Amino acid sequence: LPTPGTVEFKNVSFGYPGAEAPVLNDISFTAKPGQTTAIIGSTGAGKTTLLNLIPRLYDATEGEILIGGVPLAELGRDTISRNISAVPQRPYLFSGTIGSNLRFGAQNATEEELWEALKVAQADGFVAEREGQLDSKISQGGTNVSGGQRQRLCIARALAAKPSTYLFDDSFSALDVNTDARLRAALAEPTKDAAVIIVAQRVSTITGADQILVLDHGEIVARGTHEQLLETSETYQEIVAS
Ligand code: DUT
Ligand code: MG
Repeated sequence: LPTPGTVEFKNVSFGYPGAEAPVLNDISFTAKPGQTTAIIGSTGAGKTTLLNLIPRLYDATEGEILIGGVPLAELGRDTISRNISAVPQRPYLFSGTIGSNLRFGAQNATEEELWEALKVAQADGFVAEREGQLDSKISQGGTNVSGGQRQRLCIARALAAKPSTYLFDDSFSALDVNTDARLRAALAEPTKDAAVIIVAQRVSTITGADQILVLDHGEIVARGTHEQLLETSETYQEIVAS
């Protein structure tokens, strides 16, 4: 049996209800614990749709998705949300405090654990500077923090939950290149036993990934490491050059 955290897609296809053409076509891959699986591809390729199938925002039309060897349908919503932290493309904060936002999915986290998560997410600095710090107020939608700060708080929230699978949808694009690099270096330790799936726009975010899937019009057109894809995939070369 695969280790918990393993995410396996077996010939998965998906179309939005009412739409004629499927958005994902015959997707198969395995994201293993301790490894980073990156998904790259042009806008509209289906990257977000693919990630959203994992916590069952939608169900695959064909094929099967398994976590730790168990089909999603058999896992139950609670188990799924306990094991998966997803940072959506448009991360969302709730009205409350920074602390209450971080504890969403990690009710019992200590303040120390929250600060650890903030530190990894490169968010400890600006939280420390806010009046009230963890008790500082967040307005509905997080409109009183910047987009980049919101993104890092949502990454910290994902970390505080200590899941076995992480899904990052374009979570590093609002960060400058240096913060992006520092954050990903800091992620290595807390995510070392987890399966990490990263959707990225910037190639520099994923050059170190164990496996890169190149998605084009809903299909995986190439896969491999950065070096392998530079040799084998024209689509990847075009992404690198763009
Ligand atoms: N789509 C819908 N309904 C939805 C969401 C998306 O029909 O609720 C379509 C739009 C697009 C395709 O599915 O043709 C894939 O969208 P997705 O958001 O998965 O693409 P992406 O790869 O995440 O694009 P981006 O890089 O812009 O985030
Ligand atoms: Mg997307």
